[in-house]
Amino acid sequence: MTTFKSISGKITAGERISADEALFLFASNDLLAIGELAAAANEKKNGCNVYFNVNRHINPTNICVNRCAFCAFSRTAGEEGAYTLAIDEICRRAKEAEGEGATEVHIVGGLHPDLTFEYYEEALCAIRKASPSLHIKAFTAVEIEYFSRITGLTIEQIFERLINAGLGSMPGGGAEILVEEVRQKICPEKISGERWLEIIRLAHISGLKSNATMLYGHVESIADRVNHMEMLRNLQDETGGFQAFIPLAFQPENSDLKLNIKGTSGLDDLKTLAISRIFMDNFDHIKAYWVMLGEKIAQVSLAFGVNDLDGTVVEEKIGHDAGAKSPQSLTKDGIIRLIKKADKLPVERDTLYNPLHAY
Ligand code: V47
Ligand code: SF4
Repeated sequence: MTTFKSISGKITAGERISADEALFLFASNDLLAIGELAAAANEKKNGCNVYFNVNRHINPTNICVNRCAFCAFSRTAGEEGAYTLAIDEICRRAKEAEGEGATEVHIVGGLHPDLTFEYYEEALCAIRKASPSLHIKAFTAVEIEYFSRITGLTIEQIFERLINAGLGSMPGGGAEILVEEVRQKICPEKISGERWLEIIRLAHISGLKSNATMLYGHVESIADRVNHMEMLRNLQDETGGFQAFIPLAFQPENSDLKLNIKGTSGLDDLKTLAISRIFMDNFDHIKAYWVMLGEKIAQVSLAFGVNDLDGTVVEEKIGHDAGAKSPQSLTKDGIIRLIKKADKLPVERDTLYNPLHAY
């Protein structure tokens, strides 16, 4: 029979918990007991280190042919608020970030009906030329599939071209919930969960590291969350190419899913982060994305198995268009303070988790 004690025994012995055991944890509201297990699992991997980086998000366009029901960021071409950045402007923002101490640019955007693949390739080349010290983390599996569709090139060829242009790694977006019935409800136009996994597998084979996200707190069930995490855990067993797992708390404003969805509770946020730490035993890093969680829950999560607070971000659109109440940006000092006040050691890292400086 599953008990907290039996799960604790597994964590101490370095054994993996099953999907049923994860469901057992989700069914409990003993947040402190779950948190204690997650903190123990995290301590084994990361001690008291909490990572962050200095980065800037750049979203080249919000024009998107998919129009997922949960997405308040996307627009149709010609709609009010639709925009596309010129390559010079993307480069200017990257250069500005570099000048302010950033080590990474995080670039994702909509699936634009007319922009060519060369626009993206040129944007990466231009950033690499103007700001050679920046690591370019860009494009979700959804965008990679789209590039392949509009060019007729294979996924492998797309990766080769992008790596040549300066791509350093991939973020974890577009995963949502990988279970097909859920995707049909929230993003029917998007690539299937199976295809998302296949493209990430190919990314890892091409030598790119990536993250993995989970958009939770909408129409999915707890079993869907566990299923999603199990698919990622299986792929990680195979490739070892994932760096961080990032549960993204759904922000319900301005999206078509708004009607009867209120947004996540603090209890659900902490439980989800903690259980992901326990269940995803082959992921080194669990990231609390403060943009969606708010700074306070993100800080408290450091006692619930989380060891990464993402970065300074600078200009965030995806969560804020959907009503996120967090600031647009955190300063490096602000992040360091959050971590220190939680009695942890702030460690600035680069995108690939090489430590740069402990504070
Ligand atoms: O894929 C869209 C999500 C993702 C909403 O890899 C929403 O380091 C909440 O993936 N409420 C993009 N979430 C952001 C993302 C990300 C962010 C930070 C770090 C990393 C990383 C990746 O945002 C999308 C989608 O799952 N999203 N709309 C919304 N209303
Ligand atoms: Fe487009 Fe991505 Fe928004 Fe879906 S989540 S509508 S693919 S920008």
